[in-house]
Amino acid sequence: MVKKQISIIGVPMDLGQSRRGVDMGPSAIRYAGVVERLEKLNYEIHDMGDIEIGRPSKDEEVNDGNLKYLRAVSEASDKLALEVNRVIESKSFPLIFGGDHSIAIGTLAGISKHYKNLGVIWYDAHGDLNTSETSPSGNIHGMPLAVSLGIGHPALINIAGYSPKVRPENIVIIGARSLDEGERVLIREKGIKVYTMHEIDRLGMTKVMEEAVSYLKSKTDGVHLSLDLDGIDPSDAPGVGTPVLGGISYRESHLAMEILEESNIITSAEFVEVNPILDERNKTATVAVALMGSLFGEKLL
Ligand code: HAR
Ligand code: MN
Ligand code: MN
Ligand code: MN
Repeated sequence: MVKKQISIIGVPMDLGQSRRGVDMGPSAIRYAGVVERLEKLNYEIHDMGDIEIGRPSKDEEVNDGNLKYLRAVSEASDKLALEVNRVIESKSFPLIFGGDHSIAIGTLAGISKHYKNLGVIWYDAHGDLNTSETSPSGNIHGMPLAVSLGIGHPALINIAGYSPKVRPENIVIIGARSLDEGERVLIREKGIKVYTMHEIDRLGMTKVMEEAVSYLKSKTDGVHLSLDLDGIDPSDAPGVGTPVLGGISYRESHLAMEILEESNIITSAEFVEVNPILDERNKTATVAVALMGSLFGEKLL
């Protein structure tokens, strides 16, 4: 039997937000032993190394209204989209390490054209549905899901030459507990499915994930998992730039990954916002790698 292939792409991007250090996320995840962990599960791992990110000076920060480092983020997204596209063409599973969540713009641009109806699971404390008009910060990592819906600056929505990358009815947000007013409006307007912490508390993770899987399974031909480590509670994942109390536990997240593995719907994944400078002994990267273990089929017995 041919071994299943996974191709790792690191994206040392920190320009989509304001806390330095998240550019070291890909190294931290590698040091936490991801390659060995996935090789044990009998995958053939190709580490493609890191995408090169420009280093603009601080005076380049504001490029266009309320969009910090627009030019650098857009250039990096282009490069990432090309690389992700190559990985899919080679029939390998794209596994992307961030970097801040702005990298999802490039990831989805590289993935989406390979599917008629791409689904997206957005595991995050935040909605990442801001535009330059609604963003309280101007940080592009608060915008990638809106951009992928075709809402936002042309230099971001047109990466890889097409838009939108995903339809609102194919998105499920899980773990939300910090949404800005403009994001709430967009969620209602577009009818995006959101499991906030309230539903996770109320229904339990098993029911939430089973519902999410059945919601996506029939109508999509591929599902991308975009996992922001700040979706997980800061007590389990402290090394993130924008921690929010009251998050998903490590155990619930582990369970969520197992349910996704059993469902067999995930066709690409990214793990973002690991910031080793803010972390405790690489705990957050270690959590990320453990979750990848579950996502790719690790079993206790
Ligand atoms: N919603 C806020 C903003 O737009 C905070 C976003 C923080 N985002 C992330 N990604 N860490 O989920 O600025
Ligand atoms: Mn995010
Ligand atoms: Mn987040
Ligand atoms: Mn388990």
